[in-house]
Amino acid sequence: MTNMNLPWVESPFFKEILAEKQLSEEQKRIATEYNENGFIVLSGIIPQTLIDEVQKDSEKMGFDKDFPITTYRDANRVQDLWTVSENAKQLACYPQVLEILEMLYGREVIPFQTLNFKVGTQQKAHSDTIHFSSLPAKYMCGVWVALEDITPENGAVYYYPKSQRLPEYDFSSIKDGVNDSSYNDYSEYEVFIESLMKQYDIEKKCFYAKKGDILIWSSNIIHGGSPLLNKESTRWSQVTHYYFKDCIYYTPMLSNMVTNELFLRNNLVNIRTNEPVKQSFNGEEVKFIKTSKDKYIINNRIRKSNTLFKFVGNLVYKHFTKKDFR
Ligand SMILES: O=C(O)CCC(=O)C(=O)O
Repeated sequence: MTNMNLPWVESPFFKEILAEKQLSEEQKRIATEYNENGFIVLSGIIPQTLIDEVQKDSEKMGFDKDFPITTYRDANRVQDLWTVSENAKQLACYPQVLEILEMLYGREVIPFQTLNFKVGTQQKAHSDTIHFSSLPAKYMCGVWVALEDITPENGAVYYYPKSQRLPEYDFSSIKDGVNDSSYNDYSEYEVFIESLMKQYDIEKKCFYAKKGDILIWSSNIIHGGSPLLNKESTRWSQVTHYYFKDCIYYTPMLSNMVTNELFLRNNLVNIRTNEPVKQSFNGEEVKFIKTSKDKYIINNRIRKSNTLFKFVGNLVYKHFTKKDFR
């Protein structure tokens, strides 16, 4: 069997690995579809009572401006409702879903972010890897849950089956400079992704979910939110983003992917345990050198302790920052 630094469901040797796994017929079906298409739809797993409670909490806590919440929220989305809603947390950590994710990825799953929506996001096509990447690559996925029926009217999530097999694109794929890029480059990235889907003639599918249906998508599948045909419609939904254990977690959008200076996700919290998430490469300790205010390079040749090196790295950074590092 040929091993790669990838989740087994993303491996080119998937069939060989599948043949050696002890899985039920249903697990084999799920894994095979996920490997081929980059997504899987599941129904009838989450109790309707929990779906209704999460919808109510979104309305009463998430979208009520008077309800105190310390995380990000605007008129259409609330980040990390799980911090105040036990129901949102339960949905993010629903045992049968976590079991499927651990089967697909072969590692302990780490739910780390929830987003609750009141209306369709109308988000342009993108891959989650630009926001949430890992080393080894692709140990990340999203689970989107409909909290009401989805129709062509209320802005269905759409996705491009099989697009997860394309390279993981970021700003360095489209910008020609070596300097840091920024969120200002995001719209150019969106235009690029849309042109790419046309260029490859990849079929777009909409997820017309029934309340309670689940869409699991792999880190690199291209997806977004359809336009709202009925501007008054709601589209109650929750998406949870998951990483898997023993990786380095970073955001390409805020990294310099030309120089490999990574914006690390150092403040991840495991929703299931409330514990901070440790960074490692397949479990091996990794040492980082800080190169600017929020970026790091990996350098495991450093012998000194991480803390001392970070301290020295910071001094060096502070000393040179205005002269050499920018
Ligand atoms: O809910 C949607 O319309 C899209 C959500 C999305 O793209 C995401 O969470 O990455």
